[in-house]
Amino acid sequence: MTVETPERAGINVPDREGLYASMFRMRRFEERAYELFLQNHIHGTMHLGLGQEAVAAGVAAALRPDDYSLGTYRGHNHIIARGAPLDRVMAELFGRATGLCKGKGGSMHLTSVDHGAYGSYAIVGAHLPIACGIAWSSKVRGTDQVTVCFFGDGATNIGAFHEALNLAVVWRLPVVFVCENNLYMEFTPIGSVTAVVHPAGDRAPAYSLPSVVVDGNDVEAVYGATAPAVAAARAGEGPALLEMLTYRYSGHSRTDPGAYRPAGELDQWKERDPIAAFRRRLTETRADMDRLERMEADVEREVAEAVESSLNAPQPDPDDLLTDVFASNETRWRT
Ligand SMILES: Cc1ncc(C[n+]2csc(CCOP(=O)(O)OP(=O)(O)O)c2C)c(N)n1
Ligand SMILES: [Mg+2]
Repeated sequence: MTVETPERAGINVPDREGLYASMFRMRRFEERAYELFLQNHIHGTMHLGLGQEAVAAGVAAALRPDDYSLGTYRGHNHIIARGAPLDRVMAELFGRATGLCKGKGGSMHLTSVDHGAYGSYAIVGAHLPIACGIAWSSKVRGTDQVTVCFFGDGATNIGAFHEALNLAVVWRLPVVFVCENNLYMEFTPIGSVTAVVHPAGDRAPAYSLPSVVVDGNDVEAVYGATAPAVAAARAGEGPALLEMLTYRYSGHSRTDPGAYRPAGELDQWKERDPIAAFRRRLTETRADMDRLERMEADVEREVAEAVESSLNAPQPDPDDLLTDVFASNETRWRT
Protein backbone atom coordinates (compact mmCIF):
# COMPACT_ATOMS: atom_id res chain seq x y z
CA MET A 1 0.00 0.00 0.00
CA THR A 2 1.35 3.43 -0.91
CA VAL A 3 0.48 6.15 1.55
CA GLU A 4 1.29 9.66 0.45
CA THR A 5 1.63 12.50 2.92
CA PRO A 6 1.35 16.10 1.73
CA GLU A 7 4.98 16.72 2.66
CA ARG A 8 6.14 13.69 0.66
CA ALA A 9 4.04 14.71 -2.30
CA GLY A 10 5.62 18.18 -2.17
CA ILE A 11 2.35 20.08 -2.09
CA ASN A 12 0.97 22.87 0.04
CA VAL A 13 -0.43 21.62 3.32
CA PRO A 14 -4.02 22.81 3.84
CA ASP A 15 -5.48 24.44 6.94
CA ARG A 16 -5.32 21.48 9.33
CA GLU A 17 -7.82 22.76 11.88
CA GLY A 18 -10.12 23.45 8.94
CA LEU A 19 -9.75 19.88 7.72
CA TYR A 20 -10.64 18.64 11.19
CA ALA A 21 -13.67 20.94 11.40
CA SER A 22 -14.85 19.72 8.00
CA MET A 23 -14.90 16.09 9.24
CA PHE A 24 -16.44 17.03 12.58
CA ARG A 25 -19.21 18.90 10.74
CA MET A 26 -20.10 15.81 8.68
CA ARG A 27 -20.03 13.57 11.75
CA ARG A 28 -22.30 15.73 13.87
CA PHE A 29 -24.66 16.32 10.95
CA GLU A 30 -25.08 12.59 10.29
CA GLU A 31 -25.38 11.65 13.95
CA ARG A 32 -28.22 14.16 14.37
CA ALA A 33 -29.82 13.19 11.06
CA TYR A 34 -29.90 9.54 12.10
CA GLU A 35 -31.49 10.38 15.47
CA LEU A 36 -34.16 12.38 13.65
CA PHE A 37 -34.69 9.50 11.25
CA LEU A 38 -35.30 7.15 14.18
CA GLN A 39 -37.75 9.70 15.61
CA ASN A 40 -39.66 9.56 12.31
CA HIS A 41 -38.94 13.15 11.30
CA ILE A 42 -37.11 11.90 8.22
CA HIS A 43 -38.76 9.34 5.95
CA GLY A 44 -37.53 6.94 3.31
CA THR A 45 -34.11 5.49 3.86
CA MET A 46 -30.67 6.69 4.81
CA HIS A 47 -27.14 5.48 4.02
CA LEU A 48 -24.63 6.87 6.47
CA GLY A 49 -20.98 7.64 5.85
CA LEU A 50 -20.03 7.59 9.54
CA GLY A 51 -16.38 6.51 9.66
CA GLN A 52 -15.68 7.56 6.06
CA GLU A 53 -15.43 11.34 6.65
CA ALA A 54 -11.70 11.64 5.91
CA VAL A 55 -12.24 10.71 2.26
CA ALA A 56 -14.81 13.42 1.56
CA ALA A 57 -12.90 16.06 3.55
CA GLY A 58 -9.44 15.31 2.13
CA VAL A 59 -10.63 15.11 -1.47
CA ALA A 60 -12.78 18.25 -1.29
CA ALA A 61 -9.85 20.20 0.19
CA ALA A 62 -7.93 19.50 -3.01
CA LEU A 63 -10.69 20.88 -5.27
CA ARG A 64 -11.51 24.36 -6.50
CA PRO A 65 -15.07 25.63 -6.04
CA ASP A 66 -15.66 25.41 -9.80
CA ASP A 67 -14.58 21.75 -10.01
CA TYR A 68 -17.19 19.02 -10.32
CA SER A 69 -17.98 16.05 -8.09
CA LEU A 70 -20.39 13.13 -8.33
CA GLY A 71 -21.31 10.74 -5.54
CA THR A 72 -23.54 7.89 -4.51
CA TYR A 73 -26.60 7.41 -2.32
CA ARG A 74 -24.09 7.44 0.59
CA GLY A 75 -23.56 11.08 -0.22
CA HIS A 76 -24.19 13.35 2.79
CA ASN A 77 -20.47 13.77 3.51
CA HIS A 78 -19.51 14.66 -0.04
CA ILE A 79 -22.08 17.39 -0.55
CA ILE A 80 -21.30 18.90 2.85
CA ALA A 81 -17.57 18.82 2.04
CA ARG A 82 -18.24 20.72 -1.19
CA GLY A 83 -19.77 23.51 0.88
CA ALA A 84 -23.53 22.94 0.69
CA PRO A 85 -25.15 24.69 3.68
CA LEU A 86 -26.18 22.28 6.46
CA ASP A 87 -29.65 23.77 6.80
CA ARG A 88 -30.43 23.11 3.13
CA VAL A 89 -29.02 19.58 3.26
CA MET A 90 -30.97 18.81 6.43
CA ALA A 91 -34.15 20.31 4.94
CA GLU A 92 -33.67 18.05 1.91
CA LEU A 93 -33.51 15.01 4.19
CA PHE A 94 -36.75 16.26 5.78
CA GLY A 95 -38.30 16.57 2.29
CA ARG A 96 -39.02 20.27 2.79
CA ALA A 97 -39.39 23.01 0.17
CA THR A 98 -36.25 24.78 1.46
CA GLY A 99 -34.12 21.69 0.79
CA LEU A 100 -31.24 21.57 -1.64
CA CYS A 101 -33.50 19.91 -4.25
CA LYS A 102 -36.71 21.56 -2.99
CA GLY A 103 -37.48 18.38 -1.05
CA LYS A 104 -37.76 16.20 -4.14
CA GLY A 105 -34.44 14.39 -3.93
CA GLY A 106 -34.05 13.33 -0.31
CA SER A 107 -31.08 11.64 1.30
CA MET A 108 -30.14 9.53 -1.71
CA HIS A 109 -30.15 12.16 -4.44
CA LEU A 110 -28.41 15.19 -3.03
CA THR A 111 -27.39 17.58 -5.79
CA SER A 112 -26.14 21.16 -5.78
CA VAL A 113 -25.03 22.61 -9.07
CA ASP A 114 -24.06 25.79 -7.19
CA HIS A 115 -21.45 23.77 -5.31
CA GLY A 116 -20.27 21.73 -8.27
CA ALA A 117 -21.98 18.63 -6.85
CA TYR A 118 -23.52 17.04 -9.93
CA GLY A 119 -25.68 14.44 -8.33
CA SER A 120 -25.79 11.42 -6.05
CA TYR A 121 -26.56 8.23 -7.91
CA ALA A 122 -28.41 5.18 -6.60
CA ILE A 123 -27.67 2.88 -9.53
CA VAL A 124 -24.31 1.40 -8.61
CA GLY A 125 -21.61 2.43 -11.10
CA ALA A 126 -23.98 4.41 -13.34
CA HIS A 127 -22.31 7.74 -12.70
CA LEU A 128 -18.77 6.81 -13.72
CA PRO A 129 -19.46 7.27 -17.45
CA ILE A 130 -21.43 10.43 -16.57
CA ALA A 131 -18.30 11.75 -14.80
CA CYS A 132 -16.41 11.08 -18.03
CA GLY A 133 -19.01 13.12 -19.89
CA ILE A 134 -18.67 16.05 -17.50
CA ALA A 135 -14.87 15.90 -17.72
CA TRP A 136 -15.13 15.75 -21.50
CA SER A 137 -17.28 18.89 -21.47
CA SER A 138 -14.51 20.75 -19.59
CA LYS A 139 -12.07 19.58 -22.22
CA VAL A 140 -14.28 20.66 -25.11
CA ARG A 141 -14.97 24.03 -23.50
CA GLY A 142 -11.26 24.50 -22.88
CA THR A 143 -11.58 25.08 -19.13
CA ASP A 144 -9.22 23.51 -16.60
CA GLN A 145 -11.99 22.20 -14.33
CA VAL A 146 -11.50 18.74 -12.83
CA THR A 147 -14.22 16.17 -12.15
CA VAL A 148 -14.04 13.84 -9.16
CA CYS A 149 -16.18 10.71 -9.09
CA PHE A 150 -16.76 8.97 -5.75
CA PHE A 151 -18.01 5.38 -5.76
CA GLY A 152 -17.93 2.26 -3.60
CA ASP A 153 -15.90 -0.94 -3.90
CA GLY A 154 -19.01 -2.71 -5.19
CA ALA A 155 -19.06 -0.51 -8.29
CA THR A 156 -15.77 -2.04 -9.43
CA ASN A 157 -17.62 -5.25 -10.37
CA ILE A 158 -20.01 -3.33 -12.65
CA GLY A 159 -19.27 -3.03 -16.37
CA ALA A 160 -19.65 0.75 -16.36
CA PHE A 161 -16.58 1.03 -14.08
CA HIS A 162 -14.41 -0.66 -16.70
CA GLU A 163 -15.92 1.26 -19.60
CA ALA A 164 -15.41 4.58 -17.82
CA LEU A 165 -11.78 3.89 -16.86
CA ASN A 166 -10.96 2.89 -20.41
CA LEU A 167 -12.68 5.90 -21.96
CA ALA A 168 -11.07 8.32 -19.48
CA VAL A 169 -7.61 7.16 -20.52
CA VAL A 170 -8.35 6.97 -24.25
CA TRP A 171 -9.74 10.53 -24.22
CA ARG A 172 -7.23 11.76 -21.61
CA LEU A 173 -10.04 13.21 -19.52
CA PRO A 174 -9.54 15.47 -16.47
CA VAL A 175 -11.29 13.05 -14.13
CA VAL A 176 -10.16 11.55 -10.81
CA PHE A 177 -11.92 8.34 -9.78
CA VAL A 178 -12.17 7.90 -6.01
CA CYS A 179 -13.14 4.43 -4.81
CA GLU A 180 -14.19 4.31 -1.16
CA ASN A 181 -13.36 0.72 -0.31
CA ASN A 182 -15.29 0.13 2.90
CA LEU A 183 -14.94 -3.67 2.49
CA TYR A 184 -18.65 -4.33 1.89
CA MET A 185 -21.15 -4.07 -0.91
CA GLU A 186 -24.42 -4.22 0.97
CA PHE A 187 -24.03 -7.46 2.96
CA THR A 188 -21.29 -9.09 0.86
CA PRO A 189 -17.58 -8.65 1.59
CA ILE A 190 -15.95 -7.35 -1.60
CA GLY A 191 -13.08 -9.80 -1.09
CA SER A 192 -15.40 -12.78 -1.37
CA VAL A 193 -16.41 -11.96 -4.95
CA THR A 194 -13.33 -10.24 -6.35
CA ALA A 195 -10.17 -11.80 -7.75
CA VAL A 196 -7.79 -8.99 -6.77
CA VAL A 197 -6.97 -7.55 -3.35
CA HIS A 198 -7.55 -3.91 -4.24
CA PRO A 199 -10.71 -3.95 -6.34
CA ALA A 200 -10.10 -0.55 -7.95
CA GLY A 201 -6.37 0.05 -7.57
CA ASP A 202 -5.32 -3.36 -8.91
CA ARG A 203 -7.52 -3.11 -12.00
CA ALA A 204 -6.63 0.44 -13.07
CA PRO A 205 -3.27 -0.64 -14.59
CA ALA A 206 -5.18 -2.80 -17.10
CA TYR A 207 -6.35 0.52 -18.58
CA SER A 208 -3.00 2.32 -18.21
CA LEU A 209 -4.66 4.43 -15.54
CA PRO A 210 -2.32 5.63 -12.76
CA SER A 211 -3.63 4.47 -9.39
CA VAL A 212 -2.71 4.72 -5.75
CA VAL A 213 -4.09 2.92 -2.70
CA VAL A 214 -4.50 5.29 0.21
CA ASP A 215 -5.25 5.08 3.94
CA GLY A 216 -8.76 6.54 3.66
CA ASN A 217 -8.99 7.08 7.42
CA ASP A 218 -6.09 9.53 7.39
CA VAL A 219 -7.35 12.87 6.09
CA GLU A 220 -3.85 14.15 5.37
CA ALA A 221 -2.97 11.03 3.40
CA VAL A 222 -6.20 11.46 1.44
CA TYR A 223 -5.36 15.06 0.67
CA GLY A 224 -1.76 14.13 -0.08
CA ALA A 225 -2.83 11.61 -2.71
CA THR A 226 -5.64 13.70 -4.19
CA ALA A 227 -3.90 17.04 -4.66
CA PRO A 228 -1.26 15.77 -7.12
CA ALA A 229 -3.88 13.74 -9.04
CA VAL A 230 -6.12 16.79 -9.35
CA ALA A 231 -3.18 19.01 -10.32
CA ALA A 232 -2.14 16.56 -13.05
CA ALA A 233 -5.69 16.32 -14.41
CA ARG A 234 -5.95 20.13 -14.40
CA ALA A 235 -2.69 20.41 -16.29
CA GLY A 236 -4.02 18.18 -19.06
CA GLU A 237 -2.00 15.12 -18.00
CA GLY A 238 -5.08 12.90 -17.86
CA PRO A 239 -7.05 10.88 -15.32
CA ALA A 240 -6.11 8.98 -12.15
CA LEU A 241 -7.70 6.57 -9.72
CA LEU A 242 -7.44 6.62 -5.95
CA GLU A 243 -8.58 3.69 -3.83
CA MET A 244 -9.30 4.80 -0.28
CA LEU A 245 -9.32 2.10 2.39
CA THR A 246 -11.99 2.90 4.96
CA TYR A 247 -14.96 1.44 6.83
CA ARG A 248 -18.59 2.30 7.46
CA TYR A 249 -19.68 2.13 11.09
CA SER A 250 -23.38 1.59 10.44
CA GLY A 251 -25.02 -1.09 8.37
CA HIS A 252 -25.61 -0.59 4.66
CA SER A 253 -28.78 1.42 5.26
CA ARG A 254 -31.38 1.98 7.97
CA THR A 255 -32.72 -1.59 8.00
CA ASP A 256 -29.31 -3.27 8.29
CA PRO A 257 -27.81 -3.97 11.72
CA GLY A 258 -24.57 -5.13 10.04
CA ALA A 259 -24.66 -8.50 11.82
CA TYR A 260 -22.71 -10.20 8.99
CA ARG A 261 -19.50 -8.50 10.08
CA PRO A 262 -16.99 -10.59 12.04
CA ALA A 263 -16.91 -9.93 15.79
CA GLY A 264 -14.44 -7.22 16.71
CA GLU A 265 -14.04 -5.79 13.19
CA LEU A 266 -16.08 -2.66 13.87
CA ASP A 267 -14.23 -1.99 17.14
CA GLN A 268 -10.87 -2.35 15.42
CA TRP A 269 -11.81 0.26 12.85
CA LYS A 270 -13.25 2.56 15.50
CA GLU A 271 -9.84 2.55 17.17
CA ARG A 272 -8.65 4.19 13.95
CA ASP A 273 -11.52 6.66 13.83
CA PRO A 274 -10.51 9.35 11.32
CA ILE A 275 -11.76 12.24 13.46
CA ALA A 276 -10.46 11.12 16.86
CA ALA A 277 -7.11 10.10 15.36
CA PHE A 278 -6.63 13.42 13.60
CA ARG A 279 -7.62 15.33 16.74
CA ARG A 280 -4.94 13.41 18.66
CA ARG A 281 -2.40 14.22 15.96
CA LEU A 282 -3.32 17.89 16.08
CA THR A 283 -2.91 17.92 19.86
CA GLU A 284 0.51 16.28 19.60
CA THR A 285 1.67 18.69 16.92
CA ARG A 286 0.55 21.72 18.90
CA ALA A 287 -2.14 22.89 16.52
CA ASP A 288 -4.29 25.84 17.55
CA MET A 289 -6.60 23.90 19.88
CA ASP A 290 -8.50 27.03 20.97
CA ARG A 291 -9.44 27.65 17.37
CA LEU A 292 -10.36 24.01 16.96
CA GLU A 293 -12.67 24.09 20.00
CA ARG A 294 -14.32 27.27 18.73
CA MET A 295 -14.90 25.51 15.41
CA GLU A 296 -16.47 22.53 17.20
CA ALA A 297 -18.82 24.84 19.09
CA ASP A 298 -19.74 26.60 15.83
CA VAL A 299 -20.54 23.24 14.24
CA GLU A 300 -22.80 22.25 17.14
CA ARG A 301 -24.67 25.53 16.76
CA GLU A 302 -24.91 25.19 12.99
CA VAL A 303 -26.30 21.63 13.23
CA ALA A 304 -28.84 22.66 15.91
CA GLU A 305 -29.98 25.57 13.73
CA ALA A 306 -30.24 23.31 10.67
CA VAL A 307 -32.51 20.94 12.61
CA GLU A 308 -34.64 23.75 13.99
CA SER A 309 -35.15 25.43 10.63
CA SER A 310 -35.89 22.12 8.90
CA LEU A 311 -38.53 21.20 11.47
CA ASN A 312 -40.25 24.52 10.79
CA ALA A 313 -39.76 24.60 7.00
CA PRO A 314 -42.78 24.38 4.66
CA GLN A 315 -43.67 21.21 2.81
CA PRO A 316 -43.21 21.37 -0.99
CA ASP A 317 -46.12 22.81 -2.94
CA PRO A 318 -47.87 20.03 -4.93
CA ASP A 319 -48.00 22.45 -7.88
CA ASP A 320 -44.18 22.21 -8.05
CA LEU A 321 -44.26 18.45 -8.52
CA LEU A 322 -43.39 18.56 -12.20
CA THR A 323 -40.98 21.50 -12.19
CA ASP A 324 -37.21 20.91 -12.40
CA VAL A 325 -37.76 17.58 -14.13
CA PHE A 326 -36.16 18.69 -17.40
CA ALA A 327 -33.67 21.53 -17.81
CA SER A 328 -36.15 23.25 -20.12
CA ASN A 329 -38.82 22.95 -17.40
CA GLU A 330 -41.11 21.11 -19.82
CA THR A 331 -43.37 18.62 -18.12
CA ARG A 332 -44.21 16.38 -21.06
CA TRP A 333 -42.39 13.07 -21.38
CA ARG A 334 -40.18 13.17 -24.43
CA THR A 335 -40.82 10.80 -27.24
C1 LIG B 1 -26.77 -1.67 -10.67
C2 LIG B 1 -27.20 -1.91 -9.25
N1 LIG B 1 -27.15 -3.16 -8.74
C3 LIG B 1 -27.53 -3.39 -7.46
C4 LIG B 1 -27.96 -2.36 -6.68
C5 LIG B 1 -28.37 -2.62 -5.22
N2 LIG B 1 -27.32 -2.04 -4.36
C6 LIG B 1 -27.50 -0.84 -3.79
S1 LIG B 1 -26.16 -0.38 -2.90
C7 LIG B 1 -25.34 -1.80 -3.26
C8 LIG B 1 -23.98 -2.06 -2.71
C9 LIG B 1 -22.92 -1.18 -3.30
O1 LIG B 1 -21.75 -1.29 -2.55
P1 LIG B 1 -20.56 -0.30 -2.74
O2 LIG B 1 -20.43 0.08 -4.17
O3 LIG B 1 -19.38 -0.92 -2.10
O4 LIG B 1 -20.99 1.02 -1.96
P2 LIG B 1 -21.25 1.26 -0.39
O5 LIG B 1 -22.71 1.00 -0.17
O6 LIG B 1 -20.38 0.33 0.37
O7 LIG B 1 -20.92 2.68 -0.15
C10 LIG B 1 -26.12 -2.63 -4.07
C11 LIG B 1 -25.69 -3.94 -4.57
C12 LIG B 1 -28.03 -1.07 -7.25
N3 LIG B 1 -28.45 -0.01 -6.54
N4 LIG B 1 -27.61 -0.86 -8.52
MG1 LIG C 1 -18.65 -0.72 -0.16
